[in-house]
Amino acid sequence: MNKLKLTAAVLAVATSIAGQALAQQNNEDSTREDAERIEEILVLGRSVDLNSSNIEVDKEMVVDTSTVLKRLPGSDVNTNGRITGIAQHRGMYGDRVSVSIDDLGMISGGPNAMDTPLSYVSPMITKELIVQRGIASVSSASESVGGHINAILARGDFGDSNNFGIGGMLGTRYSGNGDTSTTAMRVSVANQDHRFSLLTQADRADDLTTPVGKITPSGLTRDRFDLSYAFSGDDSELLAFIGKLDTQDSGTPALAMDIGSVDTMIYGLQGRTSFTEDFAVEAKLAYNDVEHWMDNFSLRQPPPNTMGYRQNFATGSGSVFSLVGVFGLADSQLSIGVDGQLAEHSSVITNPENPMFNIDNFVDVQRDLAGLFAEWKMSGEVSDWEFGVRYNSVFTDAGDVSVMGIMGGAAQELAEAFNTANRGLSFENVDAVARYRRNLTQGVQFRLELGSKTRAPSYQELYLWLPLQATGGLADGRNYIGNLELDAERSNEINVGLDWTTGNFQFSPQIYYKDVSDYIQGVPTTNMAANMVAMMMSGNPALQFENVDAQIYGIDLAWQYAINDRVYLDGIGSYTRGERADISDNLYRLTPPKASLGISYIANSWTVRSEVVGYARQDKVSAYNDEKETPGYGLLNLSLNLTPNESLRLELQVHNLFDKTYQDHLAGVNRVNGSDMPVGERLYGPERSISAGIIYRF
Ligand SMILES: [Cu+2]
Repeated sequence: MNKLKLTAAVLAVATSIAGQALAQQNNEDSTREDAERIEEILVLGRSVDLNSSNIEVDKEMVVDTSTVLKRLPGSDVNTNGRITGIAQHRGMYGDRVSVSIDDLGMISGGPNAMDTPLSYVSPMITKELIVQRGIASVSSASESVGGHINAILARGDFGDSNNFGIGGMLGTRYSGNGDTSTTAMRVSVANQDHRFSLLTQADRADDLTTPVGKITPSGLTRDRFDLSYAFSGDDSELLAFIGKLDTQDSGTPALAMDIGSVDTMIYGLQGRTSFTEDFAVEAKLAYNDVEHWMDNFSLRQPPPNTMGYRQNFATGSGSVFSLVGVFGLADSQLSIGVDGQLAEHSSVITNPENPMFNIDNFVDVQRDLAGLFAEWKMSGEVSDWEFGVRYNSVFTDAGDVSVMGIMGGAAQELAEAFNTANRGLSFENVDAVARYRRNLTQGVQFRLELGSKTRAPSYQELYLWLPLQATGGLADGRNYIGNLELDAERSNEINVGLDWTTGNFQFSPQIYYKDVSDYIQGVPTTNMAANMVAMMMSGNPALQFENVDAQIYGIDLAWQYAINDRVYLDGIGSYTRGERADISDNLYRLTPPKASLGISYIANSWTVRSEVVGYARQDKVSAYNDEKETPGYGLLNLSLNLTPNESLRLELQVHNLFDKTYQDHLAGVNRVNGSDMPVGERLYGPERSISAGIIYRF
C-alpha cells in the first residue's frame, strides 16, 4: 500500500520516492503488513497511512509515551500527571480506547487510572506506537469502541547466523525544566533463532516550571524492567517476558491525590505456529498484578485539618488470553478466535491520622470478559476487504461494602442499599466491522469502514457506591456514583479515507461519524443520600453514571511535501466534535481543533527540524460538569539530531522556544492548594525547555 510518510525528528535518510517504491513492492501481501512496516524506510520516524499512524517512540524526547499521541492525526492525550497520560482518539478516551502492549491488554490498578496502560511503556525502550486511525478490527482487541493502540517494546533484533552476538543500547536524556532525566539500557544476546533481552529505564524529575510558576506536584520517579526470551523458527515464533514497573512519589495535580507508589509485575507468553501452509495457530496469555498507594498529603500541601487526610490502597490483578486459528483460503484469510480478560479490583480509603475512618471503595470487584470472533480478509491487486464479527460476554460482580467515620447516616444508607442490591451483572454484546480499500487511480486510494462496536460499563461506572472521584481519570473534580442499571454503550460508525500521492506530495485525510447510543456519562442524580454525602465532601451534588446518547464526528489528516531530497514540509490536522444527541450539551474534555506545520532538513549525518503546533480555542465545553473553556495557542519547537557514526546519536531539543504562556485543554484543572496556580484553574504548559540526549548503540 502507498504509505504517506510524514516528517518528524529522526535519522534514517531516504527520499520519499524510495520509501514509496519499497512500500509498493510489498503491496501484494497485506498479511505481511507487520513485516512490511519493519522493512519500510521511515523517512522521519512518523508515518501515517490509510490504516494507521505509526511513530518510533524511542526517537522522541519525551518522558511519557502518551505524549507522542499529540503528534498524530486524530489522537491526543488527557494528562492528569506527567506519567499519567490517558489516550484520546477521535473524541473517545479512557476505557473506550483499547491500549495493548505487545498485543496484550493490561489490568490497571488505579481506580482513577493513575497507572494508565501507556505509563507501562517507558519511551526509550519502546520501539513503536501504532494507532488505528479508523475502526479497529474485531480481532485486535476485545472491546475497542473508541479505537485501538498497540505499543511494542524495543527488545532488539535476532542475529543473522547461528552464532550468538551481543547488542544493545545505552542512552540518557536530560531536560533542564524540572531537572528531568531519563536513562535507559538494552542488552540483547541473540542468534538467528534465539534472543534474550534485558531492558531497563529509570525516570526522575522534580516539579515542572511554567511561565506562571511551578506545577506542584509534578515530579516523578519511575523504573521499568523487562526480561524476555524470544524464539524465531521456520514455522514457529515465541515471546516470553517478565516485566516490572516501580513508580514512586509522582504528582497528579489534576486529581484529588498523588501517586505514592505503583508496583506492578507483568508476565506474558505468546506464540504462533504454522501447522501447514494454510493453517496457523496464535496463542497469547498474560497476567499482571498491581499494588498502588496514593494520598492527598505527602506530595501536595496537606488539608488544613488532619481530619481531611486521605490515603488509598488499591489493587488490580488479572489475566488476558487469546487463541486464534488462522486459515489460508484462496486469495483470502479467515481467523477464528476466542479471547478474554479476567480482572479483579479492590480499593480502600483510610486516614492515617484517624484509625476510625475507613471506606471500602471497591471490594472484590470482578470484571470478566469472554469473546468469540471470526474475521475474513481478502487482499487483491486493486482492493482489500475485511469482515469481522465478535460476540462478547461480560460478567461483573462486587462484594459487600462498609463505611466508618463519615458523619450522618447518608453514607450508611448508601452502603446498605448497595449491599442489598443485585450486583452480579452480565452483558451480551455483538460487534461487527466491515472495511474496504480500493486503488482508484494511480496514486489514489480510497477506504470505507463501517462498524458497530460495544463497550460494557467499567467497574467504576457500575460499582462506585459512595460519591467519590474514582472515575477512571475524568479529573473533572466532581464526585460520582455508579449505576447498577447501566446498559452497554454502542457506537455505530462510518469512516471514509483517501490517500493521495502525486509526485512529491502526499495527503491522507479521513472523515468519520459515530452515533453512540447508551453513551455512559455523568448526569445529576436524584439520589438524596448521594447528594448529601457529595455536598458534604465537595460542596457539589453528585453526578451519577447514566446511559445517554451522543454523536461524535470529525476529520483528521496528514500531509507531506518533499521540496527536494533534503527538505521536507509536513503537517497534521485534527478536528473533532462531540455532543449529546438527546439534549443540548457538548461532550467533556475533547481535544480542540489542532494543526501542525513542520520543516525538516535531512543531511547525511544530521537532521534539523522546526515545528509550529497550533491548538484552537476550545469553547465547545460540557455544561453538566462545568467544564471550562481554554484559549487557543501556538508553540514553536526545534530539534537537532546528529549521528557522527552509526552507533552514536546526539539529540538537542527546544520546546516552546518563545516561552509562550499557554494552557493545554486536556492537561486538566489544578486540584492542589498552595500551588503557583489557583485551584480550579486549568494547568499551564511548561515554559521554554531545553533537552539534550545521547544514545549509544552496540
Ligand atoms: Cu491512584
